[in-house]
Amino acid sequence: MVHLEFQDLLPIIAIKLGGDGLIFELCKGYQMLMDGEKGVITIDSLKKNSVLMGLQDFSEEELKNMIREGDTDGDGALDQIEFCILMFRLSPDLLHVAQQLLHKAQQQNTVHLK
Ligand SMILES: [Ca+2]
Repeated sequence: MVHLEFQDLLPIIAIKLGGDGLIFELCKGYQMLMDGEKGVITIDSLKKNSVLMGLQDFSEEELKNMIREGDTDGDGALDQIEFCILMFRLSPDLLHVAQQLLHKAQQQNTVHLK
């Protein structure tokens, strides 16, 4: 199990930003970590950009484990969906907050599906 400081921040970010803002932040996090040419997160792009996410203390092995854990289609990289799912899996609190936000948004009828 990988422990990240980032995941501890996500529930707080989620409460502050609401559902749409949370997804936006997740996408921003993804874009910060991804390989600009390949459009996916690889072990190299993760290593290069990890300092931006406060992950600089993680060893290469831990970063590899993070990718392995999130890589559901086995291509050795994280695409955007894999990354978001991994973030939710790493942070049960986040999932809880997201469900609450979604519920609230549905009640207010403010969910915009694209
Ligand atoms: Ca993958």
